[in-house]
Amino acid sequence: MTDLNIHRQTQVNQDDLFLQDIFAGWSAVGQKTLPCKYFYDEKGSQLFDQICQTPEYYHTRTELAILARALPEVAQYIGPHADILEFGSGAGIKIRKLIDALSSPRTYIPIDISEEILLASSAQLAQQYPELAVFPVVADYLSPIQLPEQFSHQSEHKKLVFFPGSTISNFEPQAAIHFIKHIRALLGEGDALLIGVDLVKPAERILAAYNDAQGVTAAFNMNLLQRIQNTYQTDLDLDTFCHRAIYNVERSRIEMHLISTVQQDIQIEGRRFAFAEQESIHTENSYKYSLESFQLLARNGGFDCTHCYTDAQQLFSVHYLTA
Ligand code: AVJ
Repeated sequence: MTDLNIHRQTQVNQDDLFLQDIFAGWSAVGQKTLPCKYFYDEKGSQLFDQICQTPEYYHTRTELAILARALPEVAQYIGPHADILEFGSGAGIKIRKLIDALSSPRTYIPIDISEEILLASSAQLAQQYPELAVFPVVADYLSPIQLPEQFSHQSEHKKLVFFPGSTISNFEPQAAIHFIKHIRALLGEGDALLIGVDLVKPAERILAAYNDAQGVTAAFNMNLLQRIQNTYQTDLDLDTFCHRAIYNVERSRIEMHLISTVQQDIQIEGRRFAFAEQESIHTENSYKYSLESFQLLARNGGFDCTHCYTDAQQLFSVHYLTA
């Protein structure tokens, strides 16, 4: 097997961080919360891949169709020997399409929080593309990251940041600008960001995608509680919670919640948390943009909106933004 040069930047134990975030999110006055990044343990990542295949979840298959059209053009814009950086690399289907479309890309730096999946997919990719230098970085990309030197400003090679899947939807709009600025700061003039963004559309269509008939999204949401049960000393009973996804029209966002169906106290590692009947834990926001509102955000983040690709129904969009 190929030897990989791995960069690890999560020095702190994930279980300790999760516990801290549970305590903080459940002791707050008012709305209880859990950060959505904890969805993606091994089981959660599997469930997410399953969500992508449900008939209601239009995002993935639409983005792949858009990419099939966009990538030959992207290859022309960015040119040969590009260095690629990807945030939240996941299963690796989209990156293969990108690598296949580009003319001899030089480096691939995937950044992901789940170490096992990242390393397995990086090793596979390195084997499949012997010419490509693969430098996986295990990190929470929400905190500052030290990048391998291949992605430094001095490089003569063009840099392309790949951020597909509309993961940007999880950021609050202000934080999204902040993150785009952070990406911009990694790039030099002429480098680019290729980013997938889910679009606003009638509520029924969006709601169906987060309330799929097979209940995969419900299982994905409930897996957060399963993860708590698997990891800590607790009397948490999963049967006392259910999944709810609502569309907040005013803020153009899907909200996922876990609802306590009964009034109860839950103990976790010696701490007690009170839940009223029907009280919710807010587990995720997924913001929907119009083409215009996203382009405004991109410009505020310091990019030129060079190209924008969408499908005939305008369900999803892919933006090629130039630094
Ligand atoms: C990975 C944030 C794009 O919001 O559609 C899917 C996550 N949550 N179903 C999304 C998700 C529930 C997904 N993103």
